[in-house]
Amino acid sequence: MSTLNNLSLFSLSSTLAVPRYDRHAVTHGIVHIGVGGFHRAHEAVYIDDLLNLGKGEGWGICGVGIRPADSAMRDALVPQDCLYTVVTRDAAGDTARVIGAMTQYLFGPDDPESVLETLAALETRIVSLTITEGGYGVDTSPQNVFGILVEALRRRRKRGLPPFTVLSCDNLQSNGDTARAALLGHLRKGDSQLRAWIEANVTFPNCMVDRITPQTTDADRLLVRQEFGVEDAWPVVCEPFLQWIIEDNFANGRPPLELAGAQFTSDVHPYEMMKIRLLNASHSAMGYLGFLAGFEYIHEIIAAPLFFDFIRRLMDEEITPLLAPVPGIDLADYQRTLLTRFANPAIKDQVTRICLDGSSKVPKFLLPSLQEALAAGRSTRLLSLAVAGWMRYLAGLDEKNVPYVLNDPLADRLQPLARESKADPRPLLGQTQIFGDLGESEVLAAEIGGFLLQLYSAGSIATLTDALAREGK
Ligand code: CS2
Repeated sequence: MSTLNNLSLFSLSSTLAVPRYDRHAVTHGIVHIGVGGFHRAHEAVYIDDLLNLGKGEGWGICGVGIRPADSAMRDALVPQDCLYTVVTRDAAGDTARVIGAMTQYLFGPDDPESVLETLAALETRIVSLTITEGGYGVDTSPQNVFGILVEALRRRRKRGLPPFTVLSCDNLQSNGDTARAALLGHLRKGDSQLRAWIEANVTFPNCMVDRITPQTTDADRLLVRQEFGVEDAWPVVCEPFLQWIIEDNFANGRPPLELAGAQFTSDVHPYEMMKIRLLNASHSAMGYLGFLAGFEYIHEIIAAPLFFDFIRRLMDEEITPLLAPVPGIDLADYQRTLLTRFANPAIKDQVTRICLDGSSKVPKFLLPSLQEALAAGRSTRLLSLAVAGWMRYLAGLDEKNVPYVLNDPLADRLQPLARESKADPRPLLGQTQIFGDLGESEVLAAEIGGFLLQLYSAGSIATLTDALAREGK
């Protein structure tokens, strides 16, 4: 059994593809903050493809972790020379490759200065981010990502160096614009010159990213060991599907990602809307109600005809009609592809993964459609049912009264509200940080309240069955 590292790379099983380039010649044009499964299965794979094509030499990745919990990623990656395995799985089988695009990993809490100096180095031309949907809010602690980026940009400006591009890869509509606002929000009063320099020089392309990447489990480690003969402390298992659509607005050069299948466009908005409002929203809709119904994996939920119908109709009847046409994409096809991807049994995407951080995800994935549907006088029933599912989930007690832990930064506030108010959604709707103006809609409160009542008294399956029957079709 080989442990994964630079030395063992040349003696691995032939079923495992390995980097075909000289990793020592690769420099870090990219610093990535927030190295998790998704980044490693997405951006790093594109860069690895480019490097294999001989087109990415200056665009290797230096991974950075800034949260104390990132020590686990450091401990896994550093002894492996930052190599790791990506296994794509579906009913057709498994394919594995070793990704070599990341050649260094820095752990901020141990050495904040070397993180800053790497960000401020001439060779760093892009700083990409996966810091979760909740990572862009107001937080003025010095260890905040944007505080760190501001300090790095301050040093670059002072030293007469060119800026870097900030590339958010989180699932937010206008993720680049959101990153820009968050970064500018970290400037201090006396920073007017730095502000002007940033505004004139730093760019924040919006992009749409997509690859379903479950959390790595011990079973995945075992799979990599048994099927591919390598000991990897933290492999990534994901679906074969991979997509990246990016605004071509880079301040200091960019890798030719189009050679690896990424798509550049001047307006990414319609693609982001489509992906977040169809894929991510469907995930949330089936996640909470599916959890309540006792499911463990997404493919099990979508295999249940009731849920399949719910998700198909949610997309078809309530979400897609609100979307603008998406250049080059047939939305009916897109929806079908999503249903097939959700049904992939091999990746075992965890319902608990989908359910975490709802207070950040629900407002980004579900509520914009709900708001627009209400304003347009269109049906909101299935969207409301999805939101009611989340509110019922927030109680932290399943349908057999068994408690479970809510994995949400606002859990301490939201759980008592959900428990006390039960079928009355108004205390939760009144959380303006989450619901904004939507919380004032009596129509919505009545609709969600009706579903909550049923969810508490009859459970998730009965509520869905009834809602779909009443809707007709
Ligand atoms: C998921 C996403 O976190 C979630 O709730 O919807 O992680 C999803 O799997 C990815 O965005 C797919 O690209």
